[in-house]
Amino acid sequence: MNRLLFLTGNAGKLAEARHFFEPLGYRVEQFLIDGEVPIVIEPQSDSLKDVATSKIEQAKVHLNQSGQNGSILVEDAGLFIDELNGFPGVNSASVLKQIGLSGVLNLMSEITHRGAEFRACAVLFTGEELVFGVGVCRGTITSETLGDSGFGYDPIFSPDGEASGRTFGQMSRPEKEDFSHRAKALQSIKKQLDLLRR
Ligand code: ITT
Repeated sequence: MNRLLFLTGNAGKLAEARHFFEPLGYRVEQFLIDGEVPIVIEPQSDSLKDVATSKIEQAKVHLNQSGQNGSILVEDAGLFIDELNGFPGVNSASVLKQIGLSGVLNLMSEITHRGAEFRACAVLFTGEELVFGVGVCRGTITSETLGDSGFGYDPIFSPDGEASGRTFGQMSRPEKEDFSHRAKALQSIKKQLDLLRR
């Protein structure tokens, strides 16, 4: 079985990648060195791809130094709200920490157009090549938190195409995968890996 080391501190992202890659024959593990997630510095950039590229370059150095082997995966994602000019975007993690879901909902209390999208950029290093995958999921921001599944912004995001208006927070992991930005990004990586192996 191929070993896939996912450099992330986010247990929700790890669980989703596991669910996605394990049926394809990968053993997905959190990339740890001495029991800790190696530190990577995220550059100040508006581009998820730039952030993900910087993270994978730092992850490659950590992998070499750790003496471990396997493919490595990093991913950067964010929620981009139309009427807030893409806020919180690349700052989604720090905004969630600082103001929480209630803070985001407060910022939107007067806003009627509630369109938003999740974007993800994932990069896998096979040991030889870098494979990039991007995914976008359009949807709307609900007026209250709904559900407690998933993680992060899931309870306030309802994907387009979800007939009954449920949020990701009200979906099981496989249901979320039918829509999610992360599933699309990982699917794109999977397709490219299949081509590389031919
Ligand atoms: P890493 O260690 O992998 O960087 P992170 O939690 O910092 O984990 P990101 O910077 O990629 O992850 O994510 C930015 C924020 O967006 C973070 O607060 C996540 O919880 C949130 N987010 C990302 N994907 C999400 C998803 O599928 N559903 C809900 N929130 C999500």
